[in-house]
Amino acid sequence: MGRFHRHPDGSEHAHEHPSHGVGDHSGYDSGPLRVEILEQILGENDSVAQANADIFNRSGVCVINLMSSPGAGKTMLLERTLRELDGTTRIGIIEGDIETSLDADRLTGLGAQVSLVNTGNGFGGECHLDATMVRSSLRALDLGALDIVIIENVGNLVCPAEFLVGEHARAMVYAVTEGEEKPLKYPVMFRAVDVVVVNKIDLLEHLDFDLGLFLANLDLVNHGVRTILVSARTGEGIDEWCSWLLSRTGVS
Ligand SMILES: Nc1nc2c(ncn2[C@@H]2O[C@H](COP(=O)(O)OP(=O)(O)OP(=O)(O)O)[C@@H](O)[C@H]2O)c(=O)[nH]1
Ligand SMILES: [Mg+2]
Repeated sequence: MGRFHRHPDGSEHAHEHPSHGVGDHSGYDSGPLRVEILEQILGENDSVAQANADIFNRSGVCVINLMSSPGAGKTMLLERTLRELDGTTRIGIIEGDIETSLDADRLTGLGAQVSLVNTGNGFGGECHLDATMVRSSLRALDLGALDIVIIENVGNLVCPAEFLVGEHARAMVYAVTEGEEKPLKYPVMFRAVDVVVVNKIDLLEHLDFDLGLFLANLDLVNHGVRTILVSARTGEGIDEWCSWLLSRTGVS
């Protein structure tokens, strides 16, 4: 859909899409109708996201929306996170996948409440979680018994960033195997997040990935955004990531 102008606080860049808030669809014969439908979809989503936020705030739980390309290391980061914070922080996981309980199974038994949402099961196989899906996942969580809920969104570098779900903050995992230029080519998510967790740094010595160039490209699309270098495999940097999480909850 390409709401490139959209910020988490709802503010917009009118200059990027002067004709309409959901992008320029004038090249389509069905342009006005498409825009109307997109506005309805996004408007409905935003209302449900606000209702979700009200529920989270009433429960006193902090919610983080964790996004990335497929395979960047979200689940492995969460496995590490649950082990690191076990016994100190009450964590809930909303696990979003198109199909299977594979990731939810990996995160079960590590001390967290886990709620699985398969978008292929009644949600049309969507490539992202939206606010209604997150709402449905809350039935399996006891929010009053949690400090923080982390949503592992569906692996996808574009769409998840376009749907608010009621979260307090947005984080993305970026693997050093993905290349330096991706912030420039896929700016929507890089621009929408509060922190970028640069993962798989254990592989740096085997790659020709230019970390300085990646960080410079990231700064061009999201100036000053917080970055945390980690290896979910070795555990390097996990303490800094967990400190960032706790700083959002007020638990620390
Ligand atoms: N070397 C290395 N491999 C990693 C690291 N983190 C994750 N991996 C590997 O990367 C692959 C994908 O990791 P996942 O945690 O499943 O990634 P994901 O983002 O949850 O993937 P989806 O849920 O499918 O989008 C697995 O083979 C992991 O073992 C890391 O820090 N270093
Ligand atoms: Mg995963």
